[in-house]
Amino acid sequence: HAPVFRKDYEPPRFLIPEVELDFDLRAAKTRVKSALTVTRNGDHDEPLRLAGDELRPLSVKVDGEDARWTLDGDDLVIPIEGDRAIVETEVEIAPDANSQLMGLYASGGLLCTQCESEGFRRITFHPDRPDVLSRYKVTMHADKARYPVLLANGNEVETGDEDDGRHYAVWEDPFPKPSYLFALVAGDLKPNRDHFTTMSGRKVDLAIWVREKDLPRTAHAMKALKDSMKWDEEVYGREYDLDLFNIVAVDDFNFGAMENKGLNIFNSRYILADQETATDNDFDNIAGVVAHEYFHNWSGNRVTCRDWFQLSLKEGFTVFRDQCFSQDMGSESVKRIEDVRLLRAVQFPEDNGPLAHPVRPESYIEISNFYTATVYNKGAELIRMMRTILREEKFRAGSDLYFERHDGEAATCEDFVKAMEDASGTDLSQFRRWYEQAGTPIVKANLAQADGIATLKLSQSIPDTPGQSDKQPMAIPLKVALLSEQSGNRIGEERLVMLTEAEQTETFDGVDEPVLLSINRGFSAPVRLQTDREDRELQLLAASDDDPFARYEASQELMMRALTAAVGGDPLRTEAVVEAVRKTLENEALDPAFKAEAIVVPSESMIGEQLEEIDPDKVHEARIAMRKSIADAMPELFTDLLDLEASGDDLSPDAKGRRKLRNVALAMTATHDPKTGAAKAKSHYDKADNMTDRVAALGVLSHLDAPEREAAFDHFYDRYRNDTLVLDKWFSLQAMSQREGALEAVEALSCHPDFNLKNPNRLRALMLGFASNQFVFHHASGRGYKLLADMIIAADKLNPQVAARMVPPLGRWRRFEPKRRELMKGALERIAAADGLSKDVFEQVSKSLG
Ligand code: B3K
Ligand code: ZN
Repeated sequence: HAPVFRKDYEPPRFLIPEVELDFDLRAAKTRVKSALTVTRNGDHDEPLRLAGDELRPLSVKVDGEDARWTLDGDDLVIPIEGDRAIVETEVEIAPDANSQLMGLYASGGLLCTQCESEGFRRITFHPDRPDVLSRYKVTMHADKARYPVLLANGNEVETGDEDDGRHYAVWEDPFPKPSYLFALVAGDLKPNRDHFTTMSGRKVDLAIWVREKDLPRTAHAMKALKDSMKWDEEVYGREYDLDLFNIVAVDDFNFGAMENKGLNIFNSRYILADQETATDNDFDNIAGVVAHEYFHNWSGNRVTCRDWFQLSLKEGFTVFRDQCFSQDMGSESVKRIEDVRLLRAVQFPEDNGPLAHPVRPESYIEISNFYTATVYNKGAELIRMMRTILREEKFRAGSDLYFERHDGEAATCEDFVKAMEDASGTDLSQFRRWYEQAGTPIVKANLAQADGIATLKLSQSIPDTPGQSDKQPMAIPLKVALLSEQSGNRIGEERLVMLTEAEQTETFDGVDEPVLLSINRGFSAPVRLQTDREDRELQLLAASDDDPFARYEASQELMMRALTAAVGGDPLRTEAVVEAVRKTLENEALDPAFKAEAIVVPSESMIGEQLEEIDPDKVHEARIAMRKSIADAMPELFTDLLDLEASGDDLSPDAKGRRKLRNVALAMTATHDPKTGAAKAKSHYDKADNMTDRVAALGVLSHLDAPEREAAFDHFYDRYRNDTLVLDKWFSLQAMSQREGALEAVEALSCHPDFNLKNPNRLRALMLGFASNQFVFHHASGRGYKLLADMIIAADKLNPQVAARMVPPLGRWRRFEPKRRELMKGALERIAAADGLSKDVFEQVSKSLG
């Protein structure tokens, strides 16, 4: 399993301006004929080399004549005379037997494709690299009864009937695209149709294709699609370019969705929703993913990536775009809080562990392992920082220039930064280090006051990461403000401080009263901030900072400090925390969603991240104690919140916020008094007119040893056992339970008749839910590790990509107390020793151990 290096990039030896494909589609055996127009690129006499994966050529022709060919490993090597040729190949593939869900595969009676990153080579021989762009013409033949709908990229140009109850369709995509954006779908699907008129007045037909019974659940996704189309016109000036935009939902999918040109294919969990079956969170995620895939039409498809090391070029930028879209559609500050929480929960640990890599990686063994929170979410933070540094107007000029310069090209991260630089006249040379250096910078900030001057001392350091040490200072944009200690009001304007040196000072004049430091406002830079602010100061900031994020942050830091101190053996300090929570809840100016975020006690894994050495039992104990002291200090306040009104069909940000706060209150009520809590949660469940409340009630019950728990879970199972997406929730809620016996329950669920290793959603619902449940997964017996390792080994035989994504929780082994460390390491070693390990799992496991 040899690594590929970024520095070894070379332009393709042949270009392929045209691709013609002909599919004789059958679930068991599909015949694929391809005709590639190939042109020699540059002055060389090398043969044509086409990638394949589990393919055998049935015939190979060059300009109509049988060709001499050889197989070099998986590559098909064909000598080409002259500079241009038509190369025809024929292969047979078996969609039904494709458990990797890469290439052409079957899902619930449909045939569909997934090609990014390197799935196209599982369909036909092709260079299969993103810098080879072609125009595609695709013909599909299939049984008409079984596969009445035939879709591919671009526009349908011809259809007709054939013998034996078969029919065909021809699709053409006028836009040159890399092979990873190829897609086709065949199946018995029904459309939810709508249309959108673009800013230049073109009418675009929109369709979301699902099984007939799911049609009523597609309205939300359709609305999100239209909102995204409009938003991209307004905010980025980007108009959709085809006359048709199709989305298909499938049940078996390796990740969220895929931005194939004109034919997005989605994991059904990111399309289907109604109030009965989807939570507010699901609704938000659907809108976010629909927008994300739509935005890729420009940031990804019109301008694509030169090579896979540039993945963040499209993913970081597109995540940033979808985050901003969601901020504009809902609550800006709450969305920012959620995004930062995700970054800290997933990306910070990655940056701080054995799989740390730069936003633009230098090497990989298997590219599928690099669809990470670093490439996506930290990548998005990089774009956000550029916007902060350049300010909105120049950032927009930079993005216009980027799209104009590189439209139709395969570009690099450097091209993006260069466009930003050229359009704004800002030097971003030092900023580029964010793409090169892995690891989360640590920023120390201390404020001193004397003689009317406040002096802010800043310093930065970047921890060593695998293969990288002695790092250079980064260019870190920090939004800073000073607040009057007395009134809590801001003094002067917010300032953007560029921290570019290892150590730096910044002064504020005319400060003649005691002030508080508000820093990294809006989370302007993805750093770990350390300040010497006292609890008292944090408490004041939590009550009055005018930046909502900074305010949230102050209350979280207050909790985090007390928690880590308690884990270290100090008595748990709760007074300041309890007062901050009370003030937040009593503040009428704050909206419910914000309150709910600000008062939530950091998760056990977040607390663990702050510790030198994690003892999950101690973390659990401290967190429970903190929740209890908050719950016990103001039980009436929480009980009152249970009466917040929010009708289930109201999906406004406000109603969602009220549900969120009400459900946090429900959990606190149960913490205060488990017995009444169980009864209240059960009645909340019974009365619920929407899935958000049902899931929240089950979440509360899941931790309780009460008869109500079993009753509600059984009821839920009986009611939704035939609804895959909802049943996933049943699995993951139990996987996240912290009650006594939760581990045994998860073990049993792994043998449940509805558990299905082949369905990525089901596998993730159980195992990733479980692995994030620090207290239970890290049970001192090591049984949690054993279960996960067994599952990784078993899943790897079917679907390496999905198996590899379960490795990182074990990869954190060095962070744990010695006993668990050994057990976790042992589990990794056992995986490493398994027969026939895929390169996906091999890379994650060997790096985790290394
Ligand atoms: N681009 C796809 C992800 C493909 C993952 C391949 N292993 C979805 C997205 O980010 O929009
Ligand atoms: Zn994406």
